[in-house]
Amino acid sequence: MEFQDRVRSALGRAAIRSQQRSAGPPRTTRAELVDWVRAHLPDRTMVVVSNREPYSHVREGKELRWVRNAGGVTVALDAVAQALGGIWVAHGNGSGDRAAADAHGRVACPPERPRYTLRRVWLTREDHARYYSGFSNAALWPLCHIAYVRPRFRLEDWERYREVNRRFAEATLEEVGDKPALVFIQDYHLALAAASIKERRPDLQVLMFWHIPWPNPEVFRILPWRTEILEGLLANDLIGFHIREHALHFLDSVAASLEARVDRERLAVERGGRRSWVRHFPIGVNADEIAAMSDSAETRAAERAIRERLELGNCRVGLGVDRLDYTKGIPERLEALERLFEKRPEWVGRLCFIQIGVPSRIELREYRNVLTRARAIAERINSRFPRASSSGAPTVHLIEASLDFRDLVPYYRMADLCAVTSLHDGMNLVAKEYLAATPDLEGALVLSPFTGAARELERAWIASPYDREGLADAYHAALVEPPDARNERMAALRETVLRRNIYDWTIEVLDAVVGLNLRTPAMETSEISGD
Ligand code: GDG
Repeated sequence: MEFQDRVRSALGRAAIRSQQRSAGPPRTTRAELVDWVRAHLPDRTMVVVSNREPYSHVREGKELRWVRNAGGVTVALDAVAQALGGIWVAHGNGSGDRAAADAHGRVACPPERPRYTLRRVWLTREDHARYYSGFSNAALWPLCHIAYVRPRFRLEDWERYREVNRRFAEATLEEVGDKPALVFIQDYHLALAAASIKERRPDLQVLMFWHIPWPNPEVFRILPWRTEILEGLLANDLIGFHIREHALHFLDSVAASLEARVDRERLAVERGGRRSWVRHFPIGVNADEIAAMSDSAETRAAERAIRERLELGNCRVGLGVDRLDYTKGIPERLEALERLFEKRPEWVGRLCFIQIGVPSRIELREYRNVLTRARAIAERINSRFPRASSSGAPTVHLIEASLDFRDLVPYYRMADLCAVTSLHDGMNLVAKEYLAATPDLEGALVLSPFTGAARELERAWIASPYDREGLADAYHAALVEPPDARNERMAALRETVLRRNIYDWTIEVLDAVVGLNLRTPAMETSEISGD
């Protein structure tokens, strides 16, 4: 086979695979993902690099207890790391992390059945304040989300971000040694890690997934260190986003800020004899596991207990589940609920709303403000629109807590309506988890058009969080839709979520990298056919 044909077929594989997936129900299971990585990546050490660790240790008196991070991405990559016996490099922030690790910060994971090495990177309080709260969450996060919170650019934060990124890269290089490896970096906290890794080991395959939106170039160009961030990202062989629009914004930002050959057609950048591919891979959730959890007797019992505890009676139930983050549109969602009660008083006493708000980044003022606003609006609704006939139980329940995922599922299951009203969101997993957790199809999803999820979940009730009237009307329309139409709509949405789960996503991303194996820097862009 001609060289170009081999390249073409390698790059086309991911596309064919994704076409096959969207054509029918077969979807990947965790076991199939494990088989796939064993078959396709047998000769490489797999290294995951992320800010958050897959397992952390906490001190309880004199005892050390370990806790698993149950997020979908972590669960899938943990399965890959276990199958290949790889390495995971992450910030060790548990109260018992140092005690559980060896002198190099290594700890065998999963703790109950070791299969791979977690290498913990230690950060000081100052590192965390500048690298994490400062540059990652007060500069990059608002810059990329365009939620009208002004990004804060401080030289000290930037310098520390650079340094911490270097430390993550050092730890990765130490663990890899001189072996061949595939390094998979997660998210905006680590935009510069690939550059330091490639500087010393240009032969390693390095890819990064950017979980949040990428803004348009006009917005991105306000970042004083934009060229450094872009150069850092272009050290990756592959950069993944959730949706095509973010991938194109990234390419436009490169074109606007760097001397580089940008191919918008094939989604690639060539610079200094190197090529980086840019692709979009919409993330999924572990849908089958969530569905099974939702269908269990425990979940039904928990649902009954919640109904009783919150005195929901015969009320229809609206639900929001989010980190308390200004990008999630929580005050906007509640204000639209208030408007619904004003416009359609027939809902007063017949509709309750539960908002689960996970405290998040409270060291930043904007995050404390979201909480204050959400509390104030909830209180106002409760005093303006009390549930007349009941024992004084509130209309809006604001639950400020991080629940165990198992304890979250009964809320998903019982909700007649789930409101996902982000001002901007890379994907939004809550929308997909809600659909997976609604096997009886009794529910409705109201979804912001500014989420990545809205691209796939077109049949949701799409309503803008900036349009209070429209959002209030969407709540009403969703709640009064006749049962047959509602169930048919939910069935279609749910199928979309079940069909492309987190294991499919993992294979799609890794498969694209396997294909890139055939790439050489000397090749002309025009000879390549991407997907
Ligand atoms: C970033 C991007 C992208 C919520 N409350 C609890 C809890 N959660 C879990 C949900 C869900 C996750 O948190 C939230 O995921 P989202 O996707 O909605 O939002 P971000 O945290 O901002 O995630 C986003 C995502 O990365 C993945 O790429 O979709 O756009 O911003 O999984 O279930 N989990 C538990 N208790 C809670 O109380 N255990």
